[in-house]
Amino acid sequence: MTKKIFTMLLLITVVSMCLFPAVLADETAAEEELRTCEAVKGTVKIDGEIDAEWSKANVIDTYNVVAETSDNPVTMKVRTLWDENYFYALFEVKDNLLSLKGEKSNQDSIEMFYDEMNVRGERWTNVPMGGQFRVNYDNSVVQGDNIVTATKVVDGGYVVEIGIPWYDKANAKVGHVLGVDFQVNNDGADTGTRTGRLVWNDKENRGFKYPNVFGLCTLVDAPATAPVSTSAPAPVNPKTGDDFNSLAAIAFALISGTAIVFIIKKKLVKS
Ligand SMILES: [Ca+2]
Ligand SMILES: [Ca+2]
Repeated sequence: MTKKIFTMLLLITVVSMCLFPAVLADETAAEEELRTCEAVKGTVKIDGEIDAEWSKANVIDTYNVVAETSDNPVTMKVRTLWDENYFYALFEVKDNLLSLKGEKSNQDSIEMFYDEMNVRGERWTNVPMGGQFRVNYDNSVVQGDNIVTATKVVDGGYVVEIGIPWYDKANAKVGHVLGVDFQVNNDGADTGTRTGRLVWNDKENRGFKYPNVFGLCTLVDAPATAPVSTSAPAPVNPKTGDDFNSLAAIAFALISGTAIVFIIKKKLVKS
């Protein structure tokens, strides 16, 4: 009898130790997953104006704040489209203090990291079709001779529109996957120093060296549903404010606990 109770307690301890770290590990793994996007097919004019066609593109507004030391942080919203000639990106940047004082890399600007064949790897030399493109808010293309760009300063920030011609037009097809990352550089104090960076997938400013830190973008014909934001929050219970993911985890724990107690009782009665 005592031996059986001890065995059951040991079982509960082992199950608990297995379950809860598993939940935590899943959350950690999810954070490390590559971010993905779907580029909808569509054609726009590269002129700095936000064409109506952009409204059918998915919105990327999730990113890592790699560094920001100023009191004037920025935000970015990116959309992508593609057609038989270009892979397009539209950056909408909120930046209240625009500056071109610094070196090119320190100016208020956007960057795109582009690996058309999603070769990835640990060196740019392994990427035959792609590059690191940088455009400041005044439409000076710092890097990327082959790209088409337009910018426009708007209230509270600026817009950058980019068209990257296909290195190989055979890649302009539904289902093709590219390695990409999107970045905004901020001089937040107008001193010529880059005070902050926002990056979609990379977390440590490694994109200029390592193509394997990019996210993934898949070409699709049209959105399956309405365009989505990548940062859509988890559904919230309107009564308690708890998100349903948390509630599901609690429910799972309660059900597991109840089942264990039931088994113990049954065993004790039998013994
Ligand atoms: Ca346009
Ligand atoms: Ca700025």
